[in-house]
Amino acid sequence: MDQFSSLIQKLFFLYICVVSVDAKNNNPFIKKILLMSFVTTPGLEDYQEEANLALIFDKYKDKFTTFPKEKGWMTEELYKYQGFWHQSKNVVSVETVMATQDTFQAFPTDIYLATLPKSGTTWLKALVFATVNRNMYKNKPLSAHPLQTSNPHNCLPFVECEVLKTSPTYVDAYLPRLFATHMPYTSLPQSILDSRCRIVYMCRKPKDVLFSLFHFANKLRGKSHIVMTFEEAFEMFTKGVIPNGPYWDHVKGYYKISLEQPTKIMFLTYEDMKMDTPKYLRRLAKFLGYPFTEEEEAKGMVEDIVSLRSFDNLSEVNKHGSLSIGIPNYAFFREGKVGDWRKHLTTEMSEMLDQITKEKFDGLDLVLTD
Ligand code: PAP
Repeated sequence: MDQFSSLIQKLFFLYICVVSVDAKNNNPFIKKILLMSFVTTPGLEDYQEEANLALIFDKYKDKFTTFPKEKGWMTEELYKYQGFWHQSKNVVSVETVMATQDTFQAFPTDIYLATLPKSGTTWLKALVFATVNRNMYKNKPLSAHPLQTSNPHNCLPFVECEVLKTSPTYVDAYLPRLFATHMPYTSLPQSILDSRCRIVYMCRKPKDVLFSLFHFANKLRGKSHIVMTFEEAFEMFTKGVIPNGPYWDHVKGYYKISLEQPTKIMFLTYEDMKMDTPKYLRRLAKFLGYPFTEEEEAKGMVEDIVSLRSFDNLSEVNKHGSLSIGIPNYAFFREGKVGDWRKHLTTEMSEMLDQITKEKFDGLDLVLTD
């Protein structure tokens, strides 16, 4: 598109957005977001989604102002809603969770990938997208595969973002809709709980989640130069104040249901997946209804998916560029290791976290201590 048409398109959407905002009491915050999008975001869909996001912020803005509030990690504040901390004024936020609960319609063929932030979401998205869609790309050159050029977050969206779409994602009888979510089990929309859809939960040991989140938050905060100290992060984590936390409640919620309903929820750990990726990918594919055939096994399909979606390959593809919400792609790929926390946690901190984890998971066959 030439520069002139692009400018006309932007002006048109700015006009539509401002008109819709005026209809919503002329909220100055929304206006600011829309103006930001005018400057930074390309693509027709992005404009529509940003305008819809602004309307959602406006619609829910009075609903959570009285909820318990704490200082945030990546956003200014976290609000406690239904027992869990949520960001606000963000695409994955208390506002979009509420909107999802109010409007989202699940289908029995859907697949949901549930995680706490920094527990392996990006990796799980890549593995599941590559596995479920493998037939679609098998006779095409590798360069045609979306994961060779795009961040897994662009290939497999959060269900919390579905409410930003003007039309819901198409339901295909042969291909499942793939969504991720950071929502705790008890906050999932009723239609997901009621439907026969499948959910995969990936959990990661708390010390690595803490350390990964600390780095991620500071990468994003670095732009405004207000970085947090590790001591501060540790204190917030142990109090349970992390996006979508407390950590232990989030994990426990999905774990318990995976025991009660093993055909609905598969519970995986980042550590197991790291230790033997082919073994757990095979289990995952079977659970999702996409088992690898003998012929595919003979051709080395499992090993191909594992190696193409390895940390090294994904981080190479995502060295440059950023998501439409402005987060650089490389921020989702740091070390990709188990036990990286050892560099930063003191013995006292490590013991304290182990103690809390043991207490919280008492009576469960779930060992997430070191
Ligand atoms: P998100 O919830 O914000 O999307 P998420 O993908 O869950 O983040 O977590 C990022 C972590 O997964 C990073 O861990 P680290 O900070 O300890 O390094 C990132 O490096 C790791 N990660 C990303 N891709 C892979 C991969 N292919 N294999 C293993 N780990 C990965």
